[in-house]
Order: sequence, then C-alpha cells, then structure tokens
Amino acid sequence: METTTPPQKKIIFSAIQPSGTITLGNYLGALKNWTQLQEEYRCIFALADLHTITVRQEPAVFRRNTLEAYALLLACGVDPQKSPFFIQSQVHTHAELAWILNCYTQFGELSRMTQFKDKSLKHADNINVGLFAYPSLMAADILLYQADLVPVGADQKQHLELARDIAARFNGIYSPTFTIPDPYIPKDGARIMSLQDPTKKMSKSDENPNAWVALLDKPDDIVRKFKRAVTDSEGGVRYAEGKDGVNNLIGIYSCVTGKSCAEIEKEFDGKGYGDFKAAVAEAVTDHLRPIQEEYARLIQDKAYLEQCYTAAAQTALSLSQRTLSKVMKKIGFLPPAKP
Ligand code: ATP
Ligand code: LTN
Repeated sequence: METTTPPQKKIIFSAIQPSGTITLGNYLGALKNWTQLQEEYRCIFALADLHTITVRQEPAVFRRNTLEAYALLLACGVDPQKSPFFIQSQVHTHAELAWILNCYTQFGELSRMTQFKDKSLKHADNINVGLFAYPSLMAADILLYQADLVPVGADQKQHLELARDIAARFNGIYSPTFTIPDPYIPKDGARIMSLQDPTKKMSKSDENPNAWVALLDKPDDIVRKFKRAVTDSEGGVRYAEGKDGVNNLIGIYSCVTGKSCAEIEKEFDGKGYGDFKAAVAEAVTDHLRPIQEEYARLIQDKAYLEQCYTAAAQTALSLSQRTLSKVMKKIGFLPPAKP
C-alpha cells in the first residue's frame, strides 16, 4: 500500500516585547490571531526581551514584566504543547546571528527605518546602537527558524521587508540558506484605535491611560474607559467615514462578540451612544474574564511557568542552532572548538 506523507505545515514565527501593559489592541490585533494560527501552522512564538532593552529598563520591573507577559500570553491561549513559546534572551543563537547579520546590513538601510526615526525622537537622550540595529535582531529571530510567514502589524512591515532583503543578500553571496519570509496578513486583522483619539492606534506607551484598555484592567476601569471614549455629536451607531470613534467601538464589539457590522447596527438601531458604550464594555469584560482568571492562576504557579519557558528554550535552541551552524560554516568560521 502506498503511504503518503502529510504535507509539511508552514512555519510561522512571531514575537512581542514584554515592555509593559499588554493592551486590547495588542490582543485583538496580534495575540488572538496567534492562538488561532496554532491549529493550521507550525507556530514558534517568543517574548522579544532583547529588543526591549533598546529602551532603558528598571531591572526589577523588567523582570516582573517579562514573567507577567509570559503568563498572560499563556492565559490568552498560546499553547506550549503545540507551539514552543520561549524567551529570546534564553536562546543565545539570537544574539549571535544578529551580530552576523549586522555585517550583511547596510547603515543606509537601517537609517531609513521609520521606527528608528520615531524612537530616536522619543528617546533623544539614549539613541543607542541597539535601537539602530533592532531590525537585524528581528531578522535573526525570524530567519533562525526558516519561517515562511510572519504575522505583524503595519508598524513592523518595514522591518520584515528588511529581513527579506538581508536573507536574499546572504543567500545570493553564498547559496540558499534562509527561507525568505512573507508577511502574514490575517483574514480578520483588526487595527484598534485609541479611545481618546481614534485617528491614532491604541498604544501601550500612550501617556493617557484612558486611551487604552489593558488586558488586566478591572471591570470598573473598563466600563469607565469606554464611557469616556471619544465618539461624535451626530448620534447613531453606524459604521461610516468620518465616524472614527464609533467605527472603532463597532470594530472592538465585533471582534469580541463575533457579530457582523450589519448585525451590530441593527442591534443598536434607535439607541444612543451611552447604551452602545455600556454594551461594548460589558462584552469586552466578558471576553477578558476567562483570560484574567487563567492569568491569576498561572502567575501564582511560577514552577509551571519556568517549566514551560525552559522546555521551549531547549526546543528553540536546537532548531535555531541548525541554521546558525550552516551560516557560520558558509561564512568560513572554523568549526566550533571541542569542549
Ligand atoms: P508601543 O506603544 O510600545 O509602540 P504597542 O502597543 O504599539 O507598543 P507593540 O509592542 O509595538 O505594541 O506591538 C505588539 C504587537 O501588537 C504587534 O504585532 C503590533 O502590530 C500589534 N498592535 C499593537 N497595537 C495595535 C493596535 N492598536 N491594533 C492592532 N494591533 C496592534
Ligand atoms: N519588533 C516586534 C517584536 C518582534 C518580532 C520579531 C515580531 C521581535 N522580533 C520577529 C515578529 C517577528 C514588535 O515590537 N512588535
């Protein structure tokens, strides 16, 4: 009897920085997709803590943020049985390949990165080399796992383009070594806007805490933040050009309830913004409740968390070491010293 091997699943790599509060924007725009992708693809996920130190961190806070972000992502549905989910600094191949890729990346290319320009303005007192070389570390993250697809938001697209260029350059100088990664654009990709200025994206570094909802916000805070959300003076819950605030609330409500825009417009026909905002707040609270409960349980279980990230780091190390060894051999480094 003829046996057929099942087609290899495509590899997805993605990461998020443990740089503070994880918001509803991060969750609906990125993390919710991660959890759905785990069925269809071979997913590898990371907390990009090496990227986080491009901005100065207070050691105790940084340590706590990393562990909390790890627990929160598990609570969101990242399944360590299906997808290795590791902490970048615990897998030394990332820093090593990043250095190598720095030598295949041009100063001019990095100077054109808009995130570097934005962050240099924001942190004018600390424009460090790491901030500049951030994209070659990100390229190393992706290329080490021969990722086919990388789910990223619009803000990271330019970095992914650069990762593709670096990979193609290396392959061209030597021989095919890296898979050229494609961006993964989710079918229902959500871009969640600030509740205070709905023309700007909801961002955890926004100084006004009313602009974002954190995944761990208490129900009362969620209700208050939605109550204060900026809408318009026209009234009427409908999705239309120029109604950025209402469109954003419809988008959020749709993401957490699964209802379509038409269903939502019908549900609130004849009702005012007050009723609508209360319903959005309630739906978000209901959606976040199981995540918050699971988080509260996981954050108490430090031994389990350690077991998960240790196992994932071992898997990530053995996968990434294969690529790094190939790269080093092609460049002409001597073989590793024997112990
Ligand atoms: P910062 O304010 O520090 O720039 P951020 O909240 O914008 O942080 P990032 O850490 O840059 O978030 O992004 C993490 C992931 O979440 C990325 O994949 C990004 O595309 C996604 N993301 C961030 N904000 C939103 C948003 N408002 N809507 C949808 N996706 C988002
Ligand atoms: N720079 C990304 C986080 C990140 C990442 C990656 C995303 C680091 N390495 C590799 C995708 C693939 C951010 O800040 N959102």
